[in-house]
Amino acid sequence: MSGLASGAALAAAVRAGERRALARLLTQVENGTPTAQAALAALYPFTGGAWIIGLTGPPGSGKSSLVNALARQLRQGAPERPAVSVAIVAVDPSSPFTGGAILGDRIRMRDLAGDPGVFIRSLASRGSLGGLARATADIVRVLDAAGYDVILIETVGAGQSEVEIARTAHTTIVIEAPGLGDDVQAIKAGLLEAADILVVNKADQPGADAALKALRAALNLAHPAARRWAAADAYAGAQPGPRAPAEPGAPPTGLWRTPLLATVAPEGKGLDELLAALDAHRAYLQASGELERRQREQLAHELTARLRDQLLAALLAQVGPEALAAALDQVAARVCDPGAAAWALAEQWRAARAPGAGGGAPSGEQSG
Ligand SMILES: Nc1nc2c(ncn2[C@@H]2O[C@H](COP(=O)(O)OP(=O)(O)OP(=O)(O)O)[C@@H](O)[C@H]2O)c(=O)[nH]1
Ligand SMILES: [Mg+2]
Repeated sequence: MSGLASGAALAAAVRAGERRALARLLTQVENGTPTAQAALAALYPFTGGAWIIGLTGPPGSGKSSLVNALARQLRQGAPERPAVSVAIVAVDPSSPFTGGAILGDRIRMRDLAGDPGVFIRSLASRGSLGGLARATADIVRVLDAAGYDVILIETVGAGQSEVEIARTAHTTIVIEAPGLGDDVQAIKAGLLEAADILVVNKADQPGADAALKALRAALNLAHPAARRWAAADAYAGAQPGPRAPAEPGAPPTGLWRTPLLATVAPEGKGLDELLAALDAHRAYLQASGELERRQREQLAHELTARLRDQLLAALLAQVGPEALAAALDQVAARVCDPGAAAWALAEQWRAARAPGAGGGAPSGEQSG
């Protein structure tokens, strides 16, 4: 079967709820095959229904434990929250044979395996972080089109990855834990900015209060949105914490104050508060128009990144491997420095494309 035909067939099977087809397609997506491309194109119109939640934080902070606890609660539902189906994607950008994602999976298998409303997939590092982020985005799309209501993405917080995950998720939970070493290191500004909800897990461990206090201070000082919120709260005499969902038809509130929560994941402590914060954030995203804005920004970022890759590949092909190899010889022999060599190659390419050079640029005068 051609990639196109098998892609369409896989997409149809995924839409029909066939788990094995879903697993097979996700492997194709990871490998970036033509079948995956065809299936993604067929599935794209069916995406947009899932709520995508990213969980990130340092190794061992309890991401997998929290993901499990959340998945269980979401499956169960509550009077004010109907039970939903859940897909879990564990991403580990740090190593190809990840301890974390795999261990987390094993814990999950014990707990959640056998529940047809749960689907678990782990994704290890392959190539660049950008490549991983794009593979994650595609995998999330497939799960979205497959009809999962909530998609939980777990990723080890390794600097840039939080930002990339925040670009994939609607709601990003940043998880910290006491006793992971350098507390100041943990309170990186980038981490706070990526957080829609901030959690100190392992609140049963020594140092939890200090971590909460430090994070509270960092949030109040470093988060400009929180500062504006704090001012608004003081004016309205409101309590700190997630704001109640806006009334239907109310003007967009525009600002979200990142709540800081404490949890003990294995005991389910703080889980109700976390779920309430998640609900509040979702309501905020919808009521404020932020959901649409975020999605557009995410798509713009992805479209540009993909276009950059395609254009770069096309341009490099035009420069040609021979010219590149010749330039490399010169650089290696120290005849020419890398900057000058790259400039010369670009100049050659430009000259070849100039009008009259027969290099493919449109030629001739416009009549009129
Ligand atoms: N005391 C205590 N232990 C916890 C808590 N949450 C998780 N743990 C334990 O901490 C260890 C790491 O938990 P994980 O959930 O695997 O952490 P993780 O962040 O997913 O780890 P990586 O995926 O390896 O980065 C496990 O042994 C958990 O049982 C907690 O709230 N309190
Ligand atoms: Mg884990």
